[in-house]
Amino acid sequence: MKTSLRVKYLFLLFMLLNGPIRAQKFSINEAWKFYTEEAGKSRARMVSFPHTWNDHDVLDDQPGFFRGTGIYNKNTFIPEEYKNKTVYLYFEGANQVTDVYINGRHAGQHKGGYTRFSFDITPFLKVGQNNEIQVKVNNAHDVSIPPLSADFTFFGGIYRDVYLDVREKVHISPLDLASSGVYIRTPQVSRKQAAVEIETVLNNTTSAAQEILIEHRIQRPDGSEAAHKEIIVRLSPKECGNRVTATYTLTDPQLWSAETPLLYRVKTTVKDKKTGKIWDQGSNTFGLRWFRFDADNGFFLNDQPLKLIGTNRHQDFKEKGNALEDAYHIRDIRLLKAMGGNFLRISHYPQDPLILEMCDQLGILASVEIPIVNAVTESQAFLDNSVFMAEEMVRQNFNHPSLIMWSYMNEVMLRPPYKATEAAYVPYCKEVNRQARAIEKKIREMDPSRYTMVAFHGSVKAYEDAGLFDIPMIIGWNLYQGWYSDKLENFDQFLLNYRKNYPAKPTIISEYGADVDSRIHSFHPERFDFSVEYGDLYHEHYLKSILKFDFLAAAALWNLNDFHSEVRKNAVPHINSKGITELDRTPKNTYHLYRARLTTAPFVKIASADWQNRAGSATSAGVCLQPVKIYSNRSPVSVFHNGKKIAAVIIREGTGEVEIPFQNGNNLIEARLESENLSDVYTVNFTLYPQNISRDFRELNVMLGTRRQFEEKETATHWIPEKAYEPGSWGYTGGEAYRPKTRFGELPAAEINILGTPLDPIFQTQRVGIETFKADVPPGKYAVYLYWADLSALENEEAIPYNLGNDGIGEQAQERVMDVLINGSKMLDGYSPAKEAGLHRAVIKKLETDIADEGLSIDFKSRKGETFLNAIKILKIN
Ligand code: GCB
Ligand code: CA
Repeated sequence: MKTSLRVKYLFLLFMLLNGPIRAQKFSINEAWKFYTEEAGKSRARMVSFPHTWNDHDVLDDQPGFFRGTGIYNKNTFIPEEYKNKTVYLYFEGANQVTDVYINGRHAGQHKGGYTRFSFDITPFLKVGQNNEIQVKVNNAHDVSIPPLSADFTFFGGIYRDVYLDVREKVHISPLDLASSGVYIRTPQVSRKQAAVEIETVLNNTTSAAQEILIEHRIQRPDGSEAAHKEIIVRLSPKECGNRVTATYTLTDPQLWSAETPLLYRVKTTVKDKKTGKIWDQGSNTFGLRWFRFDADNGFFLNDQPLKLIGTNRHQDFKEKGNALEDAYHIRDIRLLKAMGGNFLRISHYPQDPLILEMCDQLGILASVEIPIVNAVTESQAFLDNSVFMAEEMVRQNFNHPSLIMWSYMNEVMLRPPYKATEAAYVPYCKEVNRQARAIEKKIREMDPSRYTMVAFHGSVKAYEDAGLFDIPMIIGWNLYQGWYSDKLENFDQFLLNYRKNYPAKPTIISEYGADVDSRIHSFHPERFDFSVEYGDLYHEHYLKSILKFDFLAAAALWNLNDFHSEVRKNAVPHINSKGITELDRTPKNTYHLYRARLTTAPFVKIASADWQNRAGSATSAGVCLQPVKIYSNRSPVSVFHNGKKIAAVIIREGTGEVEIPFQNGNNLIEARLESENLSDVYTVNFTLYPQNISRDFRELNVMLGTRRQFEEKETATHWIPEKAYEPGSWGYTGGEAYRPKTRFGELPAAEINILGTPLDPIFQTQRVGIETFKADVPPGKYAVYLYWADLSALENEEAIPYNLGNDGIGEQAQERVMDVLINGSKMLDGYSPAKEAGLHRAVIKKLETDIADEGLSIDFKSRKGETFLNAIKILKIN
């Protein structure tokens, strides 16, 4: 056979087996030339989608990040065969204003960083040639596009997949706000039967009238056919957006639920009526279920009560910004499922399409929202863009059985542009109210089958001012008592007070959480110390209360994962650490706590298993007793230390605790569920400080003005908190711990981004007025490292928007100059850390000294202002 004949033969065979390919949708993520408008063409480099240009500059010491225009260029060959096709360019998301040019001609613009969009680019294409695609994306602040400000980073770029979508001239519309073009409603479902309505949006891009057949085949979860129908439709020449609805009644429906998330499938085929030629095909899944929210008794799915417990989620990851491949999105929802979660608040914006697909598959109930956060702009343009986003959100996510709530405003009274005492406050409240009503109305018109929800921060008054209690069907509370404000118990009190005034309103907890830096530990945990142990206390309290209050239909903790927030200045600057997993999704203690409370398959886990370097002072028995927590859904748990059983730990509400007599060096701890033959192990390298410093002293690392401990993981160094000096041992004399003041009391550490170091927590506390630091070390040659950062507030420092009123009360910077003496001889003369490095910048002074029998005594003498010291490392060199 000649080659051409063979090709033809193979082609025919292919057609026979597979039928012709009518719709081709394929990604075009690779090989784009990218540059920012600012840097210019000469700086172009090759990138692939998902891509963001802010993955690094949101983490540096420079405030702010690039917000402007990024330009992407690609040449694509468009084959001759596309001559008779319609070609769409489809984006899953780009932040935030996108302009598309094909061969130099403008093909479309989209506003909004979190919804999908698609453009018909057919008129601009040249078949049989290379075509230039240029996409300009701009992430500059725009007062008419939400979000205006928020506690997350507005990464710029084309950060989701991009596709070419090639169709025959008659097809299911991808232009109905980039939805699938097929809407499935289930207006009535019972255990006996289900009414199903399928609406299809059709485009005829030919200049002829078309008579077509639409065929829907409904398949049961096992793939067998449940129903099948054909409808005839007449499309006029060039008629696009024609909507046709077909109705079905299915008997003995197989219900979708959290435990058995069964999905039906509709296969839709569009055919020419006369010839039977297939124009287009599509497939969509749906579920049969019904649900309701009750103000007293919470949520019901298929008439069964179901307490919804889960998380919020942000869409970014370590070193990737928001540019995540599909596998990352999928993994997050699996993490939530493995923890026993059955609820996801997709906050604060619509996310990758796979998120809701995963919720459908895994049986996780969900809510999704548009990104109106912190405040609104009082303009029609802002409202129009918001309503448009709401429409996109509803159309694009319409068919998901997991989705039960639409949401559209988060804490809009947190940072209103006016104080309540200003004249402009009342009109602002009215405008918020007007905008909420308009969006609410739009959503309810488009989808009367789901609930609406708006999330409030913990001020009843602010939302009464704006009249928002009457508008959404569900109130979501974002509550942080015991984090931003003082006491954990105020969470319960707040809810009881609210219930008294609004007994008829279905209610959920849309957020609660506490920041945890897993390098920080404390045996005296307190709010804002960022310790693992405070995070534990916080979630233990909240979870217990949430399970107790029947009127709470759902609770979504904040947050499944740590996420980027460029303006933050916490223990890990630029990151919000309220995740129960890290930025790279390593679980924190709290993740295990939920797993122990929410799952039934045998589970045991030793808490803080990543705390591999610990330290502490010995008791007279020559060991150091420290508590270790165990999480399990069984009780008791046998605990072994270096092979010896030391306890049978009783587990209550998922947790138990055991005192471990740590020895110097390696400690192996095992927690075992004897009956299940299941165990977890934890190895610790423990530095035991004897009661009196001994001859084999090597190293001491102490943080001042704090009770926190800090694990410097990269160097396996453990920092312990200060203590007062006692003869034979070590410690400070004089001074007091620096405790910054806020409206809600004092904080245990400064909320300052320490410049020039990733070890911020070591520098965020200090002892002010310190006189001496002494250590009765043996003779030898020593290096003494003095750690300083002047924590005085900068003048006119702006209040941080996320801080919920917990802002610091500015203290004036004062000049601080001191002399530092080692064993009486002056080492630093008139030294000022701020003069050398500026405020808030880390300085480490290394001083070498020989010590005979006298031990080490470091004196700090004020020349001006107060003396201070943040941390000290004493190292015996030889
Ligand atoms: C909130 C906001 C959320 C913040 C969170 C926090 O209330 O809704 O966007 O990230 O608090 O951590 O402060
Ligand atoms: Ca994707």
